[in-house]
Amino acid sequence: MHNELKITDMQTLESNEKTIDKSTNSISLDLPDFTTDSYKDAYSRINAIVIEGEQEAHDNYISIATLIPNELEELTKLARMEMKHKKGFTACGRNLGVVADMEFAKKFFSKLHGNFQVALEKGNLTTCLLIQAILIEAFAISAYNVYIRVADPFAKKITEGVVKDEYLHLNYGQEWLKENLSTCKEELMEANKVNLPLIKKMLDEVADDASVLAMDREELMEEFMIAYQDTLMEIGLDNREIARMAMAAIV
Ligand code: PL3
Ligand code: FE2
Ligand code: FE2
Repeated sequence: MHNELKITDMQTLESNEKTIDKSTNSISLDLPDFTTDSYKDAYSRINAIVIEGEQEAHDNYISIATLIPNELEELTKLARMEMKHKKGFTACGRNLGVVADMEFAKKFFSKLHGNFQVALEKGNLTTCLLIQAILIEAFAISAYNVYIRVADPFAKKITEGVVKDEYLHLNYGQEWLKENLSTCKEELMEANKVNLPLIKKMLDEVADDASVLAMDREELMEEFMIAYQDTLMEIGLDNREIARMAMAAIV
């Protein structure tokens, strides 16, 4: 089923797949049917991943604050935003009549979660920031940017608000790592080698469900790489170092 939208005159629409029906003078945006069982089934896992991801992001910023006490206020602000995001996405699921599969989502994050906890215990702030403020945020940004293009109107509005915040979070990690690059570079590279492949695996794991939501795997990867590489560049790494880091995703 296509959600039809009337167009007038030369109006153009931003959409990845649009087809024009000459007889009715309407455009089909190729949005998925949000009411089918298959959509709801896939959404029950994706929605859970996002809800769990927002909760863990909250917890991670609170944890990071224990390693940089003078940043407590700023990090508490970021953590609060994550709780708002969680509420927003919970409402998205409720709006579609979907029950989120939280058990699935906990498992989905468990490896990355474990690595974060170990880094936290050891006081490895660079690793904690890379995992949460760079990798997870870039993953969220890629997912939300792609989702916005194919979401139901209610979720679209919420996700647009959320993704703006996620750029702030990415920026937070970026600025800290930039200021401390001379002392944290080695740990950054090592942590990336361990954790970027996990992000790649998570993306592969979610790809089938995402495609039911009309989210394309290649597009997700592309969006991730843009956010990830931009950030590494801003941190002050050169082309070769960035290429080396990105390569960890394909080995
Ligand atoms: C950081 O603030 C939050 C981290 C959340 C990580 C989300 C990853 C999402 C992957 C699934 C793609 C589908 C997105 C659809 C949104 C309902
Ligand atoms: Fe968030
Ligand atoms: Fe975030």
